[in-house]
Amino acid sequence: MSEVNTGENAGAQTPPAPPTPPAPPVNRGPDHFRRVLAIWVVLSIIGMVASVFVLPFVLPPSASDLGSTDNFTIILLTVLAVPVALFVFVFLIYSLIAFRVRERPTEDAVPLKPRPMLQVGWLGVTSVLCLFLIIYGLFAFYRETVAAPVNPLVVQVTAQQWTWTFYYPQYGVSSQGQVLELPVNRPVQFTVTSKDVLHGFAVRSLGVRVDANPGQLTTTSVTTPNQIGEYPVTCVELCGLYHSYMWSSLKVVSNADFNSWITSQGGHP
Ligand SMILES: [Cu+2]
Repeated sequence: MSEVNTGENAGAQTPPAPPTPPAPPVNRGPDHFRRVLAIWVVLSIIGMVASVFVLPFVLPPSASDLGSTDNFTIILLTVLAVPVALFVFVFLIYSLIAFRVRERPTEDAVPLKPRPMLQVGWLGVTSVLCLFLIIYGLFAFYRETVAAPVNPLVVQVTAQQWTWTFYYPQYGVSSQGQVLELPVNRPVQFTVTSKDVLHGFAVRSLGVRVDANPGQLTTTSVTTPNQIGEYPVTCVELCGLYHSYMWSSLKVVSNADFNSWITSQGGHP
């Protein structure tokens, strides 16, 4: 309750300080930063939720472990990219509208002040995102290389203008009719080459896409089909006049169906 007053002025009567006059009201205008931040947060949430729910309907169906990883990666990267892209666009568009100067300015603008925390924050967030992508990629790389299933079914793929040939060295047969037939739940690996020009072997549903180079064998990652069905095989490298007709189909079938197909092609299962 009582104030302790020590020192040489102890006991002396000090005049009370005059009351400070109230500060005049400052017209700050709208709080642009909070407003643009709120717009950004709301749009980001809408965009991220929309990506998660809409993309699965847009992406091609996956029929293997690698295909599922492909689709998941696309959804994940889109969800991560939405707030980053919106951060730029929302701030830019808001600034263009809110700080628009209709007439030619006669004075210099207020000089920009350095904001170290803003720069540190921006660098920090982008560094964390990049680090996450590197680690995510390394894990995927590990799964596709070191931890890949051993002893897969091998299919030699030969491209030529404008068709595909599929040879199964373990059975000594080529697919007649240029259809790629694969048994479900059995790991498969493609060795890809070309007879003439550059082609691109792509089975999107299996998560496989690699260049077919003349005079060179390229081996793909091992992938395991996990959905019975029919999927497109396409050429994804402009390879001449009929490039756009250079497509075939992949049939993922049961093990028994695959064995009888091998027999029908002249091989021994
Ligand atoms: Cu081609």
